[in-house]
Amino acid sequence: MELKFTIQKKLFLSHFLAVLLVSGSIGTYFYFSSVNSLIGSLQDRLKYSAALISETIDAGRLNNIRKASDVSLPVYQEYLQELRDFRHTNPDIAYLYIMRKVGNRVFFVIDSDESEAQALPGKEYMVHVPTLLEGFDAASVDKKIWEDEWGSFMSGYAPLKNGRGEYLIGIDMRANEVKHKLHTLRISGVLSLLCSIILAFIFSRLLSKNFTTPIQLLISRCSEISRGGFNEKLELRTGDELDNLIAEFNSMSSQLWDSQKKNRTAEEALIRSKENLELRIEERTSELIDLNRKLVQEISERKNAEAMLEQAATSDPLTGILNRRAMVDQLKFQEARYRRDKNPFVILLIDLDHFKDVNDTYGHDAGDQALIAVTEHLRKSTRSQDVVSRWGGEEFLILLPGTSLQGGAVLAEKVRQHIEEHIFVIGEQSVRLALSIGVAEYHDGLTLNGCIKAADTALYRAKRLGRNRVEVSE
Ligand code: GH3
Ligand code: MG
Ligand code: MG
Repeated sequence: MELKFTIQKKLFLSHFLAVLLVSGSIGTYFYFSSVNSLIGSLQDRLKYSAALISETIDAGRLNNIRKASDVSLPVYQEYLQELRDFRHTNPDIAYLYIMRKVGNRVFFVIDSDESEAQALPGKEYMVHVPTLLEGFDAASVDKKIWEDEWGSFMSGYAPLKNGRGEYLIGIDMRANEVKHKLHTLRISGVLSLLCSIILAFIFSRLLSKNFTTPIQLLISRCSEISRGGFNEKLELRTGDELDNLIAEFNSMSSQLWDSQKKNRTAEEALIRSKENLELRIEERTSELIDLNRKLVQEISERKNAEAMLEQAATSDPLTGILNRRAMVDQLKFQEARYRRDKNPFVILLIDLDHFKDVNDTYGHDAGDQALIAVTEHLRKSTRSQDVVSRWGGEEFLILLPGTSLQGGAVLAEKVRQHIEEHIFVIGEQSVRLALSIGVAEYHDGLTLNGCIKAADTALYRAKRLGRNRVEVSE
């Protein structure tokens, strides 16, 4: 598993450990040097005292002190007194004693103890103490304080004058005070360690917090920016490089804010221009639709006008039937048809008799009405395939396709009779009309004009022979 630490934790731990290490090692150094100097000064005092007193006692005089009864010997009493005096002058000394080594065994010679527990001469010392054994050859001292039921002690030893290797003097010095000092030292050491832990904790925590607070603020500003809040400055002074970071951050934030404002303005302008464009397109589209409608209307009007022109060009304005020009076209068509499949056709050239008199008697308008009425009669008395036209003035030409000369003559007679028998009512007048007809059939070797001329000749003959009659071209 991966261990994850925040920067604050890392900073805290590193500072805490560093402060603790430094203060701990300084404390440890002072503690141990104090302990060493306390113990060392005690050892020095022991060595010094043992060396001092060893010079005053002559080992050569102790040979006779071997058993408990030898306490009565004057030399025993003399040295016992000397040891006790020395002890009295130095209250730190608890016990003074002289020992003899025989082989590897150690025996009491004189013990300064004034209580009942005093060891008498010849009593063997059963405890194995290495520094004591060294003390028979050279001055030696305990390495550490030892304790028993009477308290804390430290012992020093020195060989007696003239007794090196066989006699020594031992001094047990009270170490209660040193022990007490060591205890105090230990407690103050522990206390100062605790203090330095607490101080290190507080110091590290303040330091890491002081460093990470601006970072936390930067992070929270970053998340505000990501939600779109640009316009707030980070007001914070740390007095170190973070100030530069905050300044750069503020300038970046304000630049972002500016560019966002610009973007918004551009976006709004874009939307506006899009709306304008849409409006203009709409206007243009409706203009185009209008124009299109007008164009369609114009085209249809033009078509009507063209149709009317066509009508006007081919029809007679008074009677509405084909005019002379249109009839010529029809005749040309029939002539072509005849050339192709010999389809016969006949023309009737009609002229109203004495029409001038009608005009003169009833007026020109009445004459027009008469012309219209005659036209109506002509159409009614011909077949659907026959074509009636106004040839000019009071003259009509009727084309009878697929008709022989006889058939044409019969039809012409029928027409003539109808007109003769009909009483035309024009205004309030009843008028009788009559007409003459020349009939001609188209045939090979004849031009169209020739055919028309033939019909005209027949018509002229009909007029000459008394009018109101049909004459057929020879
Ligand atoms: P005829 O029997 O010899 O044909 O005698 P007519 O009077 O019909 O012949 P004429 O050629 O002397 O006269 C033709 C007359 O037809 C003259 C003219 O006033 C009349 N007319 C021709 N066109 C029109 C027209 O469009 N309207 C009217 N009201 N009269 C017309
Ligand atoms: Mg005429
Ligand atoms: Mg006439």
